[in-house]
Amino acid sequence: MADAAHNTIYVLNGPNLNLLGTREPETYGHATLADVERLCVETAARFGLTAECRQSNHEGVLVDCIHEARSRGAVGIILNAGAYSHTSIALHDALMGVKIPTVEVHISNIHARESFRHHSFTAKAAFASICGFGIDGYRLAITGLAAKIGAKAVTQTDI
Ligand code: CA2
Repeated sequence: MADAAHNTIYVLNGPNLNLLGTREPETYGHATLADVERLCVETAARFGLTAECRQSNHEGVLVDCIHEARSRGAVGIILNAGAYSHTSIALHDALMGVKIPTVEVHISNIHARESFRHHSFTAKAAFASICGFGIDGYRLAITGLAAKIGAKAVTQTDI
């Protein structure tokens, strides 16, 4: 397997999440995508993991990222597919195809919002889902993923 990265997790954010922190703070808070990605890199590092963070507004690019995660030997995926969560069979199928442990994250509580946000295709391909914790959901998701894949917290003496 070329370019294997067996301590790498992919953190994938979908459409419009590049706008975080610019509008709708009552729903999504004030943090930016850069803040989210920093949080993910720092949380992953606590478990000896490297977070490869990507954001795209394009469904096919996100499918390609999921395939890339497999070809690079990634050990987990954290996915906030944004509105594609509610529409995308292609993303569902990509996740099912790569068989990489995946946690779905939503910043907002999708179940307390419009009914069209209540169903997620991508969640059916994830082993766990987290929503409603704001961007802290990413930290919780990585912590849960680490437990699932047996990545132990790195102690100061390991660094
Ligand atoms: O709560 C989430 O994380 C969502 O995945 C966010 C998506 C939404 O379509 C999902 O139903 C739930 C939308 C992300 C849009 O983010 C914006 C942030 C600031 C300003 C405008 C959009």
